[in-house]
Amino acid sequence: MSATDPETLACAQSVLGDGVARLSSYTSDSTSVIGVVMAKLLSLFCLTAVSLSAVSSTTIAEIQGSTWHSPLTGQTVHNVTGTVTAKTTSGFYIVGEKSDDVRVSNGLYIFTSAATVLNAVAVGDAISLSGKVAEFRSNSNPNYLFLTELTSPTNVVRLSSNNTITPVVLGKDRSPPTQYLSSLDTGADGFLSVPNNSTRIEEVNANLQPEKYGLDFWESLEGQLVTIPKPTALGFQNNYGEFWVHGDWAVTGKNKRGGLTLNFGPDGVPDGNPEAVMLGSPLDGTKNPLPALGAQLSDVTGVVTYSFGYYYVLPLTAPTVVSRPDSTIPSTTLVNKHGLLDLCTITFGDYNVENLAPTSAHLPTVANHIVTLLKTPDFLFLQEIQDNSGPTNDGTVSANVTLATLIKAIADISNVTYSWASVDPVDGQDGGQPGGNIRTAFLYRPEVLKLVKGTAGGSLDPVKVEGRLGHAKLNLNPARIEPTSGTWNETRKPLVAHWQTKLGFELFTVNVHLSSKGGSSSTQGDARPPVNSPIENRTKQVGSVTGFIKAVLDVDRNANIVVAGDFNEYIQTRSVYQPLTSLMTDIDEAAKIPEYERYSYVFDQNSQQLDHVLISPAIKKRKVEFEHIHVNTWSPTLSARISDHDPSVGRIRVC
Ligand SMILES: *[C@@H]1O[C@H](CO)[C@@H](O)[C@H](O)[C@H]1NC(C)=O
Ligand SMILES: *[C@@H]1O[C@H](CO)[C@@H](O)[C@H](O)[C@H]1NC(C)=O
Ligand SMILES: *[C@@H]1O[C@H](CO)[C@@H](O)[C@H](O)[C@H]1NC(C)=O
Ligand SMILES: *[C@@H]1O[C@H](CO)[C@@H](O)[C@H](O)[C@H]1NC(C)=O
Ligand SMILES: *[C@@H]1O[C@H](CO)[C@@H](O)[C@H](O)[C@H]1NC(C)=O
Ligand SMILES: *[C@@H]1O[C@H](CO)[C@@H](O)[C@H](O)[C@H]1NC(C)=O
Ligand SMILES: *[C@@H]1O[C@H](CO)[C@@H](O)[C@H](O)[C@H]1NC(C)=O
Ligand SMILES: CC(=O)N[C@H]1CO[C@H](CO)[C@@H](O)[C@@H]1O
Repeated sequence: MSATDPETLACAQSVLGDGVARLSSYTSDSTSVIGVVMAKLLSLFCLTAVSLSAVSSTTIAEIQGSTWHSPLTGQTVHNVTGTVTAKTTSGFYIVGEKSDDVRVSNGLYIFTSAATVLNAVAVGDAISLSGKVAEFRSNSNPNYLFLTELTSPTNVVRLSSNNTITPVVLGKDRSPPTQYLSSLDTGADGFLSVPNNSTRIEEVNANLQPEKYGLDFWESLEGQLVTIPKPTALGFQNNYGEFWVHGDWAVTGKNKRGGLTLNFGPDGVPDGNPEAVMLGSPLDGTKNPLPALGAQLSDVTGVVTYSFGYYYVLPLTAPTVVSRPDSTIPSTTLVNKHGLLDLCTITFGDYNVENLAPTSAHLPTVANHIVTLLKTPDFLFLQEIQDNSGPTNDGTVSANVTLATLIKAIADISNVTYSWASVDPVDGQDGGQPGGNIRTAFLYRPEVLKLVKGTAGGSLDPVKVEGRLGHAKLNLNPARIEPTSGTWNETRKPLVAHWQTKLGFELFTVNVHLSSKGGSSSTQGDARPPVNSPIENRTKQVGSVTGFIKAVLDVDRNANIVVAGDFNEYIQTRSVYQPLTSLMTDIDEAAKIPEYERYSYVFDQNSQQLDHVLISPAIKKRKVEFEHIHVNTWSPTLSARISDHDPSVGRIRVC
């Protein structure tokens, strides 16, 4: 720009009015020193004025930008134009001209509770407005991502009304990536890698890569109106009636029920199912239907937003359920007929029975599951058996009444009378519901198996492996692994038992319930990789269990050993399991369960496996069978579910 170009002249004219002609001729005099200085000053002034007028018309795309934060954060912008797509009680969404850059959203949330503004706009209005660009976090939780929005709107002018709005049709116009959540989840285990929380999205503020990373994809649609065609529910609703879905687009990890299983991607990196999104509360005040894993819904149109740690699509109105999967739960096919040919065969079940006390309303249903679905296996690994007084915090630690009540409920409907083996914890030391003293326990059919003779360990007595080469024995039976070690602080100590069959074959079992994932951060949060709490503890706990198994195998490398229970960790978090999986084999692997059908729990969008069974080399050599019984993840409603975990049944040979 020079002092004589038409724009600067126009500017000068507007600034200086009538004097401009004189100045103009003055500044044209390039031989005059004053003329040059004046020309420079004027040029500078008008340059600033022209760029200010450029800022005074800002597009939504310019506000959103191609990174996580708006490049205009904190600035007041003018003449932002867009069409109102949806209204809330605290603002409204507008959509502007589409950007050619796929990273850049052209949707925006306008935050205001001013009735004068809210009442002045209607869906379909094309408007122009001013406001301040802000990055908002739904509360002070530092793990939440920021939402770009325009606050304190002013100069709201309606340009036209009743405009048609065309949503972005997901699966057609744009489709989410299917494996990675964030470019910052580096490490062999992807989003499950350690160290966790080594970087933060909001600190790095990288350019979005929506073709590759799920969080980037949803961020690139922030504030936009989208349609989810044919949504499939990926689990039950939360306390707010929100739930996860995927739409009619390419997905990976799809299980037969309709869920998305957390599994490994084709490159061996864990797949966090970034192609799913939460459906929030409908904007028109209608209520979402109650979903279930695999339920099909009518199309949803809504706006993309972020709050409380998650990306959401907020439906304009509630969808309806179009169909629900069959509610029949098949029983296990893995029974032990106890015929002459079955003398080496043992069946077992594994079930986290969720805070089971003698008076629990769900106790008869647990008994019914054990009889009708698990078909009264020869023994059971149970977790979350509470003491006789349940959650009443009265110093009770014994669970003999709890176990006797369950055993009687089973016998009443099956004629199978189990015996039990367990070791009481020290009051209040093993975590879980306060006062409940949850522990793991074995039920066993005494006509099939008996405990190898020995003294039962007390709460604080560590199990030790003894015996001569080729014949491992325990100092105490049953007993707990390292019950006084800090490794097992605030959690259930693993319960070990040594068994003998009628023919004299032996089997060691370890029943585990590792520290829960409480305190972990959202997989769609700021911390990358997400905080997996307390992974240090679970890693040490697996090490402790492995130490016991190694001690048995060191004495007898052909020992029959089964470790089972609630590990509170996915097998895809390889850093945790590495020592154990170097000695033992995941039974899902040995029994060749299809990878996507390996799940016992649903959390967020993922059908996932927290409950595992691992077998020693001697058992793996023989025929191994295994089945997941999805009685709880397939429950037709959340309230009908009796535990948050599914049970499983295995059939192995001990000779
Ligand atoms: C918008 O459409 C509605 C319904 O068709 C009509 O009642 C209203 O008058 C229209 N408004 C304008 C400003 O055209
Ligand atoms: C996980 O993140 C938390 C919170 O930042 C941190 O305290 C912990 O040490 C991290 N653990 C690992 C194994 O990276
Ligand atoms: C992640 O680490 C940062 C920096 O140490 C910390 O401020 C933040 O609270 C951590 N996030 C979580 C979820 O623990
Ligand atoms: C539970 O144990 C207590 C104390 O040993 C005993 O008195 C009681 O009879 C037992 N109850 C059952 C149901 O086994
Ligand atoms: C239990 O055994 C009795 C006597 O043999 C028999 O009549 C009854 O049908 C059996 N009940 C079940 C549930 O198997
Ligand atoms: C066990 O946990 C408690 C409560 O968090 C803590 O005070 C104690 O120091 C921990 N003990 C060990 C050995 O880590
Ligand atoms: C994790 O382990 C540490 C050290 O052993 C212990 O102090 C802490 O209480 C454990 N945390 C949880 C949540 O179990
Ligand atoms: C073209 C246009 O809408 N211009 C407006 C831009 O914003 C300023 C400040 O609100 C208004 O004064 C202009 O009229």
